Amino acid sequence: MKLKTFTAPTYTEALNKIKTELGDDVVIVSSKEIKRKTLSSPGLYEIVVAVEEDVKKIEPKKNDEVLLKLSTAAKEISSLSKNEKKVTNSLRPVNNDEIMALKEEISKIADTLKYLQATVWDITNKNELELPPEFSEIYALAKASGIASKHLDEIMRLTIKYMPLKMRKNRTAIKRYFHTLLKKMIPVRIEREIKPPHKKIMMFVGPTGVGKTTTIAKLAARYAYKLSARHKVGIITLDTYRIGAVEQLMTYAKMMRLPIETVVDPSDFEEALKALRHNDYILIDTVGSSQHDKEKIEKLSSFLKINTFAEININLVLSAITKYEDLTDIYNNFSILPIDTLIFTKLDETRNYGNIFSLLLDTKKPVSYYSIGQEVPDDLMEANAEYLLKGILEKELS
Ligand SMILES: Nc1nc2c(ncn2[C@@H]2O[C@H](COP(=O)(O)OP(=O)(O)OP(=O)(O)O)[C@@H](O)[C@H]2O)c(=O)[nH]1
Ligand SMILES: [Mg+2]
Repeated sequence: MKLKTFTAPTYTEALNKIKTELGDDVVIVSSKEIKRKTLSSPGLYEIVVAVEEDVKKIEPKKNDEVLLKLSTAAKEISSLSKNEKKVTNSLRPVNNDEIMALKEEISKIADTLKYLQATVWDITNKNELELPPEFSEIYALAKASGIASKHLDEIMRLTIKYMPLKMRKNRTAIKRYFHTLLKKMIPVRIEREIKPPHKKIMMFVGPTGVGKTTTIAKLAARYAYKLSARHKVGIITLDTYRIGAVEQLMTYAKMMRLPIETVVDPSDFEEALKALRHNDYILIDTVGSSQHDKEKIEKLSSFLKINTFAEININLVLSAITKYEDLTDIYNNFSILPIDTLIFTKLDETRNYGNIFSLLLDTKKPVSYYSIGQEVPDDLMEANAEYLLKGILEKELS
């Protein structure tokens, strides 16, 4: 250890001298003002520092400095090139399996997004169902189609439980699975042509304005002129209540040259049936009744107490644009009549058939025909499950 003394006119100047010569690694031993500054002469300040004897401040030579900087740069470049290597590695050619896996991943993300989109409006739904993302698209589509939540949740629960894991990985397989499952759940009444001497008496009941009379006109034309054999068709109307109702059906009957009877009370009804007994099909129109008008529905049931030569087959006509809760209400109130089959009309006025599916599931009653427009006789088709499924699983979410 060696002591070194530095002097300068001020304390700061003395300190600067030390820093320039020895750097920062010094220990100040003492500092004092030797001579006070006056107007005519500068002052003198002294600082004594202790310096390690063997430590010499080695100033790097100019060339060393350059080398040092170069090596740092080289290190930096080398670490950068290592990273670059990593990047180029990840850009190696990918094979088909990897592309498929990526596609699947993307499709899962899209499904999840669709589900989230669909559940935004369903935010109030308190159901506890934990839905795997691969089912989210189907769930959202079916939900939007008007399927009752209780049915959809149950279908999802069963699917989660029983669907093979392998199948879940494939979006098309999932769709096919639901298609098959729902199809099995739709009861359809296949049309069977009457062969003489058998006869079929069909009564059409339902709420006001759903299309009972129009459907009867279409069916009369179908049975009389459109099936493989031409059948004898007679028409009875019990709808003498509404102004113009009889004329409406009379006009169709005249155009098709089919016999028609008008009935006011049950005894007339028995007579009318007798008068038309030579026909293969007898189609009976009724007055439309609100489901809450119990009196009108009960009056209809009084017509069924008469003796007939064939069973009266009751067809409940419902509109596809009625929501599930109302369809249920209508069905329950009309079910004081022995409902045999359901007919749905106005399928052209909506693309959401989940409500129909749910009613069929609840009631287990088969559906026989769809009315798909106002045109008589063309806008009528035999019911089939596929047609309904289009309005449940196959739309794109908007
Ligand atoms: N878009 C559409 N309209 C239909 C369909 N079926 C019937 N309609 C129309 O619905 C309206 C009522 O049809 P109607 O056959 O008179 O209905 P209704 O059930 O007999 O009515 P009420 O006797 O008053 O109870 C008419 O304008 C029909 O043209 C259908 O499938 N699609
Ligand atoms: Mg009518």
